[in-house]
Amino acid sequence: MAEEAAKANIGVVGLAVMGSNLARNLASREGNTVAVFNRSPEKTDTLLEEHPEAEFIGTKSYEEFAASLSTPRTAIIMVKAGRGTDAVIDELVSVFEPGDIIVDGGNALFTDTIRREKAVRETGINFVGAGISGGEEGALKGPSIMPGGSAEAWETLGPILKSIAAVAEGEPCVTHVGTDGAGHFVKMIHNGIEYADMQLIAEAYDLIRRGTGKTPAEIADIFAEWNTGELESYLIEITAEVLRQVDAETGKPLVDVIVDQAGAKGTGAWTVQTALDLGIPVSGIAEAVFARSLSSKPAQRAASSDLPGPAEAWTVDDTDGFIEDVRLALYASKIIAYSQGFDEIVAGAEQYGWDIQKGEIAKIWRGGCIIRAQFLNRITEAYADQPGLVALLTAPYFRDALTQAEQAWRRVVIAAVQGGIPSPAFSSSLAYYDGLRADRLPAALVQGQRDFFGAHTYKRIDKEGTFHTLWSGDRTEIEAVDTH
Ligand code: NBP
Repeated sequence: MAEEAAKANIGVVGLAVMGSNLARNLASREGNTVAVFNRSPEKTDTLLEEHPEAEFIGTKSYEEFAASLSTPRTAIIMVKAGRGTDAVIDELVSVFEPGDIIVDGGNALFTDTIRREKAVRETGINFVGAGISGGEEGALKGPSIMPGGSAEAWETLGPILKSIAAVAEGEPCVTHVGTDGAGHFVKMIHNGIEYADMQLIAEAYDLIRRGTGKTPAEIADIFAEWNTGELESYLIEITAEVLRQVDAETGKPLVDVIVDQAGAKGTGAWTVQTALDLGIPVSGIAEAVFARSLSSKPAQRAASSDLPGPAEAWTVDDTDGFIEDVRLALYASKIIAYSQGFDEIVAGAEQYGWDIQKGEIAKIWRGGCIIRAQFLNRITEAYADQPGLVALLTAPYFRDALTQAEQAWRRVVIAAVQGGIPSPAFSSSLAYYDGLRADRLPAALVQGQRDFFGAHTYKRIDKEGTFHTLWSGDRTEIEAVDTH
């Protein structure tokens, strides 16, 4: 009798940069045999040729792919998000059986994941949307993974994902985030925070460079120094490296040769669009998304370049003092970005019925992902101390940090405004902070305006009920339309 061929315990569909690296990561772990499939067979051949050391089973059709997997079959899809994902899911559903698990590891919009999970569940097959962060290096060496889907699927999938995830302080950077689209939702927020973090760092660089005249290489040293303190993070670390890079062709700092128009793949915009729907003010993230959009409008920028600004070139008197102020302003604004991002997680969890453990999310972002940072431990601690914490920035540790930074933060924003240096993320974060701590907001006037033109009614500070003013005539008469 012919011996049955060994089967794979996990499969990957989609072998572009992310999928092939994830497949190699899986194959490098003890006990894994990985079935691989790509729509264009050349990519499968290339992967097998280039990595003969890996335990791969190359397959050329979805039928062959399904037949090469042991049951329950588990396959991770790593294809271009959108129609490609739907096409692959349809193919896998047609060759898989109830109890099998389909994981979408692409950057899907969480509402698509909710829709797909519902549709696939009806076939008896499990569908898991898993956010994967860390780019190509993370996929290969250990990403941060944010899976949603059912608890049943997590039982099988959990050990596999734990084996390939990044490890931070001895713990794998993966947790079952919640059901259906919860994983992709949290990955979306991760990316939104990433946008804010990057924009804040860029503003800090711009202010230091234009305010002190330091060179990119000198500013690289400043970032490297900051990376030894409370700002320690992957993004600060790579910023130092980017600023230090010299263009081989011109001998100039590379940052001066790169066109100053930032691209985007859409997850930052999704974070803001979703926040608008949920009514959550994620102003720091929104300004970061808009700053990229503004940078990428060359016609408007060229047409506006002769508009007036400050008459004299702006420089600071106390270089070291200003740099320290910028560091503090960066830290304070970063706290605001995270606080806003976690507010959106709370609101999303409530809206979609997910039981998301916020401290666990901060934990799995400590390694593998782009926003990995020392200070995520402080977030975990804050939620451990106060599970019902109403706003992250009010936790004692962050309250202290903001108290320490507050004056410096204002000095930096004032300097930026006086110097004509755009700092939308710094200044909007400060405005958010001042908005939250304000005793009274001009929202009272807005309510009056709304009642004037649209009879939208208002509430009073001194009694219960809903009121409308008869604004015509002598405007003194108040009609109570008390709903109580
Ligand atoms: P791409 O996003 O560039 O997608 C290319 C892959 O999708 C190829 O394998 C391609 O097959 C396959 N594909 C397409 Br396009 N349409 C298909 C269809 N209708 N049926 C089957 N396969 C189809 O790859 P990537 O950059 O490796 O990213 C993969 C996923 O991971 C994406 O969702 C991405 O957003 C996400 N992600 C990427 C990063 C990153 O740093 N790049 C980070 C985190 C997450 P083909 O070879 O036959 O054309």
